[in-house]
Amino acid sequence: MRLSRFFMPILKENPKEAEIVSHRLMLRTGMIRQQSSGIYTWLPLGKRVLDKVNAIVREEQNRTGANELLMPTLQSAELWQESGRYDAYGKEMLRIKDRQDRPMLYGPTNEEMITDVFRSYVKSYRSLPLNLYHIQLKFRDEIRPRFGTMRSREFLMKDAYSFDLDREGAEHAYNKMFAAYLRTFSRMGLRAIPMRADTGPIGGNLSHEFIILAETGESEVFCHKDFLGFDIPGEDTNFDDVAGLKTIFDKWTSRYAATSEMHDEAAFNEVAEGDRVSARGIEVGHIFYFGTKYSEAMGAKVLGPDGKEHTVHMGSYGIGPTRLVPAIIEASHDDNGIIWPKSISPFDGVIINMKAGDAACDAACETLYSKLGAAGFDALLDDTDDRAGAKFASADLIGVPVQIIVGPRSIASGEVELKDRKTGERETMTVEAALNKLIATK
Ligand code: 5CA
Repeated sequence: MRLSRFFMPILKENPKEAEIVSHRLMLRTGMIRQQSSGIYTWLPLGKRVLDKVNAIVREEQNRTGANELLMPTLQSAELWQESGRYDAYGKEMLRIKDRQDRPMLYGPTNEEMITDVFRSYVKSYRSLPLNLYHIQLKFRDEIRPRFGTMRSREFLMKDAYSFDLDREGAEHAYNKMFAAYLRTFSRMGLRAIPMRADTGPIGGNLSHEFIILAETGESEVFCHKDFLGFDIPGEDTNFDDVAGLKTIFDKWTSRYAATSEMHDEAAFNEVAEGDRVSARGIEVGHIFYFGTKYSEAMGAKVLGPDGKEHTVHMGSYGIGPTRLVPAIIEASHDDNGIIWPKSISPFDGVIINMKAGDAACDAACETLYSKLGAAGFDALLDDTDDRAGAKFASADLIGVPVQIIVGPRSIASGEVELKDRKTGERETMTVEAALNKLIATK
């Protein structure tokens, strides 16, 4: 992508309304624009990052054997009357009427709708286990939307729903998502700690929130220091291995970890003083096992191997991609701007033409840009005629992992400079060597 053609409205000043660093940086770099309270447009730079986050979420869901579908944002109130949540959900639910005066709502979550899909098609235990998920916008009329897309009213959620014949099967389904979540967040450069959590309006009694430690987090959390060093399940994890996944679950729940709602001061005090971590955290995922709460109310049953009807056991599993983007920025930035982990960076690198219009600089930039592109390296080419200083500042601000600096002096001897955004290290090398290195380390 050429910067001269890329819609990236960088703001010169720090926006006053932003209280935390991720919100400030997302507005400054032109990733998002607020349309009304808690409702955002994702501009092209932000959309690129969001797509990368979604791709990792999707890959890890698919690895577990989950099936992606897409349910609508608008739902009929009838389904929610069946489960009894239409009245119970309260003011967070945006209620709408269509032209026939039929009550509708903008979905805050999809347990009812997925149970309806399930009961319409699945009649036998042979179709189980089943996990269906989608990545779709939700609306919750939060009293206090804040921190940009961290807590918004309209937000994206990956919500998965599992269906099993019995509790045992459902626990394995839960453990699959548990392990997949550890992998998902780790691939984005985050260490998320699973903590026993309150189930709120979703219901049930087994639930974990996945929490990133961050000073600007909204919740107070307490855990054992060991969580910072536990191994993440590998790419070779076998999601059908019931005992193997239970071992991962047992390990990651073997130490104290709780959000403030579930905190037990006495139990926490039993942890050796030097091992106690009390911090603030951001909830990036939340998983629930709620048994037959919805399947019972909505008649989701299958014929079992015993020839009898069984009400299926369910769980639901959420991740917030539009919250993950600011959470990653909270965890990875410096005074000059964002520092994207490679896996979700909007571009693989930025080529900075220090003197656009100079024949040698222009030619070297074009060569780099086309050869990188051909090798699958997604570069942003800063071909604008801004001052070099301004280009460096923007490159640091948008935080892509590597800057390829092409200046008249070095290109005269056939060389360019590579700057690592995270470490600040610079290396001068020939164009050829730079190409080889960038392509090899992408
Ligand atoms: N149905 C269940 C799981 S599928 C559910 O709704 N869970 S939840 O309420 O915990 O939300 C799941 C995830 O969505 C949260 O962990 C969080 O990452 C994200 N999320 C929830 N509310 C917001 C919000 N207001 N703004 C941004 N992300 C949110």
